[in-house]
Amino acid sequence: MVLSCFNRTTFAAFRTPPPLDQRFRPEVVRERHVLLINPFYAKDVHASFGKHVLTPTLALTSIAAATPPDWTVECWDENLLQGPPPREPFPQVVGITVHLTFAQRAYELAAWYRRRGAKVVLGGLHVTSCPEEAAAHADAIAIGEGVGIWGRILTDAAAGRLRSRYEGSYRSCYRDEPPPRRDLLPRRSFLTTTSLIATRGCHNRCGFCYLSTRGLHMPYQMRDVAQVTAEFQADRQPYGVFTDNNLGSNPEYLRRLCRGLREVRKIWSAAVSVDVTDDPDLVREMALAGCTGVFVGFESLNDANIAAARKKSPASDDYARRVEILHRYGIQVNGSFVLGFDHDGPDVFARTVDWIESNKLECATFHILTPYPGTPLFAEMESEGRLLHKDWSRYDTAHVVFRPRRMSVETLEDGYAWCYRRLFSHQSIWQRRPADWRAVMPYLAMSYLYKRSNRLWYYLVRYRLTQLAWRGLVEITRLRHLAFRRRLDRNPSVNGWPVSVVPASV
Ligand code: B12
Repeated sequence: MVLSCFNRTTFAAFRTPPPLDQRFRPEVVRERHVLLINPFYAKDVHASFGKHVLTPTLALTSIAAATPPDWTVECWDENLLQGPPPREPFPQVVGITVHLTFAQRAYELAAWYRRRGAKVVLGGLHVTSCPEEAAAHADAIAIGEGVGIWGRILTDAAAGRLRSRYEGSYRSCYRDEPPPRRDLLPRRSFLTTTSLIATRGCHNRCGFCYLSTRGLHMPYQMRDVAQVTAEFQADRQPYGVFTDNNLGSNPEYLRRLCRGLREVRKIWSAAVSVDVTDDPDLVREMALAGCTGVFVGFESLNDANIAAARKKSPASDDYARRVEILHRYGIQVNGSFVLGFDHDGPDVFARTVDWIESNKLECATFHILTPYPGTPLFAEMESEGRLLHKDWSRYDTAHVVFRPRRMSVETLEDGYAWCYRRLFSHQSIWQRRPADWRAVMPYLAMSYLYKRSNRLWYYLVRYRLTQLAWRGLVEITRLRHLAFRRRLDRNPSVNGWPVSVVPASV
């Protein structure tokens, strides 16, 4: 009884947004003050709540960096469980980033601030894919890339001539953008505040990915290596996370980046596609540069699904060998799997988790296939009449929003929940432990903190203890990794190289 009450309180904080005080009336509006908000979204109870405080989104800090110097700027992330955004000083302009899963909350916040006299600008991926919908809730919308247009938006707002629509171009030179304002972040609230981004775009255009959204022209661009390493160095944290769509899209660039990152002497993780293992020497370069973990979009173990999504990828029966290459270089693998493709039957769940366990993937994330509006997948599902509804809050990859081809909605939803239950079970965590005995204890500590502590996460997040909880493990990992790099540097051969390092990412 006490436990269930405790569960209700802690879980509710991750499921329901903080209430907005409808009686509040601002006494004065602070001129040239802008508030940037990352709205609340409901967390999936099957997955880890810790995932949401690993590293911050770069949307707010990038926009903040483009704010003209005669404005003051504040950032607020509602997912840090500190309550609704601040109302004092009451801002002249509010900028809100919008993804489809939290569009409803973004609109609620927009209405609240507009009713009290602030000008509200909405931007972000969902605004780009559904501009008409967003425009109904804003004084102005920002479509596409925001950094290049933010200064103009604020100047127009101050002069009282805000237009209803601004369009930024992803063709603008990425290198010219100022570094994100990480100094505005509450540092203790994240495992690391060093979210980095080196490239924009991807060589793939998978039918389900937001990069294939109609009207989103994002050519592949790379930043200077020196720019990236300087940013990594400046944010004094031992661990960085690259939020690039695919850091391995251009292998030659990745090689140059790795050479630059060697000097930084920190550890990092990144999302890459599995073809990064085409060249094991590049994987070695990643390890020497401090890469301890990769997030790999395997998507499916069935090649027919990969082909239907138009993803260029090695054959799935070669995935195991490729995972082995990463493991040899001490790089942990967090595999991402999409469930519910047209060629998936009810056997997909056990098959996927069996494969994860037999190849000892340290972690995995599961996603129910979700057609994001504006993508080819969405157009296809809509034309076939397979969409169940357009309640975007449930387009979070944890709910079934379409009629699957080879199983029922219930089977897909239950199978998804089962995958997480099994992956986070004591037995599965133990089965996937690293071969090197020295790596086992830190692996277990990280696994249990990340995967089996959802009750604890409420307190860690609410009381800003996230960084404190992880910091020791991260620093031990960094030191062990530096020793590993020295050994690796002396031994150019990959064959038979022992995994003797405990990577940091989970
Ligand atoms: C870091 C990250 C996270 C973090 C933090 C997310 C958060 N919002 O707090 C974590 C790990 C928690 C996370 C979780 C999830 N994520 Co996520 N995540 C990312 C990731 C890798 C990087 C985001 C980022 O920093 N981008 C860089 C910034 C600079 O780009 P941007 O946000 O597009 O902002 C630019 C413009 O859009 C515009 N802009 C944005 N906001 C604003 C506001 C104003 C006022 C203006 C003027 C302009 C503007 O200007 C910015 C600069 O050009 C992206 C993939 C990616 N590379 O973008 C996925 C991504 C955003 N995530 C996605 C998803 C689906 C999820 C999950 C639902 C998945 C899951 N089941 O786990 C969850 C739940 C979170 C949610 N949004 O509901 C999708 C979103 C799809 C969509 N159409 O909305 C993406 C695109 C991944 C993908 N390939 O599908 N995620």
